[in-house]
Amino acid sequence: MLNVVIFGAPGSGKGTQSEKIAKEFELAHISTGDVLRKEMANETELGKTAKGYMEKGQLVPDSLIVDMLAKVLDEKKGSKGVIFDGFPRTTPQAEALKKILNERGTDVSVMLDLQVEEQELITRLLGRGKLSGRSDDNLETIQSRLKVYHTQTTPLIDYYKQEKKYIAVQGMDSIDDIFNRIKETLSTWK
Ligand code: B4P
Repeated sequence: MLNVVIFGAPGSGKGTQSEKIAKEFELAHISTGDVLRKEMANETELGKTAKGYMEKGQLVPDSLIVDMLAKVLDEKKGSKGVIFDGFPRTTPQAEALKKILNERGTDVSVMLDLQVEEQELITRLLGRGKLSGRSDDNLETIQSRLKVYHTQTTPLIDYYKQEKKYIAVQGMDSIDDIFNRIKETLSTWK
């Protein structure tokens, strides 16, 4: 199985590249952000709880996310592999992912770190906010998401380096150029 963790700051292109990778390599695509936004739209208990965190640019508590992830993963049973988009975002989430995958006889194959300069991240997210009206794509929440990324999420870079699964990807080019580089990297697993 090819299990890819796509990693990067908010606005680095995780969702954009994940869709293309999932199609090219026939992988199931799990975006925890998308799952949470669906829960919010359906006004489930999880959605109502998540809303408060997401609108402040904070992370939803690990225990809720890990349970949600395990459930969604089992719905994708039988796929050739999975692209994890926006998960893990903390060290406990990475440890939980390892355990969940090991229990299912598999593991993370590779972690791709999309590297984009901070000003470009802000420009992209403000641009999306104007088009989509996503409630967390406003300057105040973006700044809080970036702070959370630097404090709670970047320790995962060392975690996956230690696991020997870390690959940095320059994320400042066009969407297609970035994708072509990722495709080349992942084709060694095909
Ligand atoms: P997410 O939905 O994961 O949002 P995100 O980190 O902002 O990234 P996203 O995938 O949307 O954007 P992308 O980089 O693709 O999370 C939202 C919230 O949910 C979090 O803040 C948190 O509260 C909660 N959450 C989610 N997962 C969680 C977890 N595991 N634990 C706890 N809480 C969790 O790109 C954005 C924009 O850039 C797009 O408009 C795109 O068109 C543009 N773009 C992409 N590539 C480009 C390129 N090469 N050039 C120019 N523009 C580009």
